[in-house]
Amino acid sequence: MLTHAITADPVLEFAADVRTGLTLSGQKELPSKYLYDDVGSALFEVISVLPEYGLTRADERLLQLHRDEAGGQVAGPGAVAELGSGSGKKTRWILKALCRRQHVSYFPIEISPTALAMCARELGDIDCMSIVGFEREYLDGLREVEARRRDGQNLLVLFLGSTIGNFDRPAAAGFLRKMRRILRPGDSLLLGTDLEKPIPQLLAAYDDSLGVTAAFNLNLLARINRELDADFILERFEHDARFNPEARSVEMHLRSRRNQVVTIPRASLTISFRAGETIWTESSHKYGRTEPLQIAKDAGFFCKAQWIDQEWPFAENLFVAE
Ligand code: AVI
Repeated sequence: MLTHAITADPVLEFAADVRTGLTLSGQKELPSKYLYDDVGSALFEVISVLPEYGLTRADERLLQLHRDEAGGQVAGPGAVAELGSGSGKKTRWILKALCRRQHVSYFPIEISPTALAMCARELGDIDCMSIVGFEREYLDGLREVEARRRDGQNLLVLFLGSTIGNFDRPAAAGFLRKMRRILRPGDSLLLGTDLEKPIPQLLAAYDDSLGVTAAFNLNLLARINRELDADFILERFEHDARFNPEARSVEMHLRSRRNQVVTIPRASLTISFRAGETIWTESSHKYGRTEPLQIAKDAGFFCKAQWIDQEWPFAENLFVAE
């Protein structure tokens, strides 16, 4: 796989974001994208097969069932761009269905080089498909794809696994609007959205009995230790998953078990934590069934189809750019 990487210094950017997030006057925060270094990406793969976390399996079932209808959007030599490809495992169904009919250019867009490499290994054996990966933020990557695609080549954008749920609602709407401006009329978007479900089920999904999600969350502090020479003592923090009823989201936090001071030399930072104080690390928003349709409509897409999983409420939405 050919990969186009970013050139800005990622450690400097990480240090700046850690500094900003931990010196906020109210709730301390760290951007959720930093959960996905090599260790975090591997832990997320484990989360996706946990019994309590039905989201990925629901996504995969729907993709397997409806691969032909989704792939049917791309007529002639086609291009598929995937935002946050992860390991690429669940994309296999659609790509194989498409490649039975035509040559496909597949463009995975990922901020994690490890995930890009996993994706190339997982999908590299599919005949009639070229893979060019972009180590970029989603919309930057999509702009690159748009610049490279041939005239007359249909584009299908995959944004699966309810990654859109990790944006708050206004940001999700803004993201779809920006995406629409990059696309051409007739291009399509397959968007996975996790739906609302009982709170105990949601909390178990984000605080599993094996402690994998806790490790995924705590790895963010371990990453700051590794990359920014910080001295977080991991046992002094604990994973906390909670439901926010106003935002209709599950929030992950890291709670300080005691009063403590941590130094982060490469972010030029010494920071105090009170016992019970938290760092907010991620939100996973859950949607009503028709909500994604409205957001997409406002952004300039029409809905071609919506499929819902029977076991784990999750919607796969097929939209077309107007
Ligand atoms: C990637 N994203 C959709 C996952 C989610 O469910 O929000 C990340 C995750 N965080 C904890 N468990 C899974």
